[in-house]
Amino acid sequence: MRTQVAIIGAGPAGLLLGQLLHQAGVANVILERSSADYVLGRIRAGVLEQITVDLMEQCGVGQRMRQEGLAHDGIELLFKGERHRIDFAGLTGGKTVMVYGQTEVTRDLMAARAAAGLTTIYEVGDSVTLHGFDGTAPAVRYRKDGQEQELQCDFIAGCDGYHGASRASVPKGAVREYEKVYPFGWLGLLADVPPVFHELIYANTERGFALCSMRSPTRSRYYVQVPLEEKVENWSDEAFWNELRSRLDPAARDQLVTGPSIEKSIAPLRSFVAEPMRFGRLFLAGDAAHIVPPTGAKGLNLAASDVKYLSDAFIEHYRERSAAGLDHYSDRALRRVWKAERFSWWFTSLMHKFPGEGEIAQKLQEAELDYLVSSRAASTALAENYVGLPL
Ligand code: FAS
Ligand code: PHB
Repeated sequence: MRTQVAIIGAGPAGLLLGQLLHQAGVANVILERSSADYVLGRIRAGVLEQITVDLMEQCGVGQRMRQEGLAHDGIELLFKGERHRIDFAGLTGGKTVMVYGQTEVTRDLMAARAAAGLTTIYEVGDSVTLHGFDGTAPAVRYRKDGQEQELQCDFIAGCDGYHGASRASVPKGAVREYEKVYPFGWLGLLADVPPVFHELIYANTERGFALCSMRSPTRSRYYVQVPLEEKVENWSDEAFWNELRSRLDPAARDQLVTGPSIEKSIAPLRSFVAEPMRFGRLFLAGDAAHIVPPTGAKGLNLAASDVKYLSDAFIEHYRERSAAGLDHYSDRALRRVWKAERFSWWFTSLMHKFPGEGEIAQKLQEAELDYLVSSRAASTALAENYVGLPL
């Protein structure tokens, strides 16, 4: 089999790239380790920057997002038992974010791809191997239904996440990796209960961080910071609700509606960047190249901006026979990636309890939060980064 761009991974990055390339007449095939249902079953991001919303519209998959997505023009910061609103729209000249789950983004993109009759080969497991991307005739080999297959292509897009085969296929000396692992995780719970508030609440408390988010007016997503070694089986629904309640202010505590969990999981937090994001005819995008702690809601949105840059570059190559976009892709993407890494690290450092740092750490965080909510300049800096910096 042959195509122009072989895409590895059917997460948001791979699906978005496939759709943008298809619309521009660039042939592509996606190879995915798992089943579509498994990909859809992973509960992840919840907040889209306008850039991601615009790309979904550009792909022609914005209809359900427009109908079911929730436009948010601010968040609440909770510390010392009080809530303070950060007015995104007022501080950024009207910019907002869209609350629309990654599961729904993925579902919409999968449906559009199937409707267009594009080739997505699911359940290839860990059989994918990459070949010849340091030359002019790259290929991807994989096993499907017990048969060894080869996909010849012009380019390979590695959209296969942090644990994927793409970055792992690059010779060790060619990749510089930067990593910071945080000494805690996020225990997340999804439940069909109404959200505690109509906007997201980020809480800094002496017991640790908590986040109140949502997927719709009837489905809520909550997180509490837990120790790194914590196990999800140690947490009954009741234990989760009690811990969350202990980290809320009185008004939110009164409003909290609890119910049985649909999903419960613990995610580790890390900052990670691999440089460069291009190796000959292999290009990395999304979590395959970088990971952010989810505090700043940047992971999915960075995958989208990588894909915007990469799809423009591929289209320019085929339409204008120009390599300019491809040659600048890595530097261009990394400039935006590092700014999002910095913001996500800063917000994580401000909102979480770091073990072993003593009581003074809490006082210093509270002082910074006190300053932040009383300074237009500091609040604007938070708002600008949260709604998404320009491409
Ligand atoms: P993804 O990991 O989503 O997709 C990669 C795809 O490649 C997967 O479908 C995988 O099965 C496939 N794949 C892997 N190896 C392969 C191989 N060898 N061959 C073929 N296919 C292969 N971001 C936020 O903004 N907010 C959050 O709250 C948040 N929570 C998260 C929780 C968890 C547990 C994780 C892991 C991430 C979370 N993220 C969050 C970040 C997340 O949303 C990512 O940024 C987003 O999924 C990035 O999309 P992709 O780059 O497409 O990677
Ligand atoms: C979510 O709704 O899952 C979510 C929202 C904001 C974040 C992280 C996760 O910063």
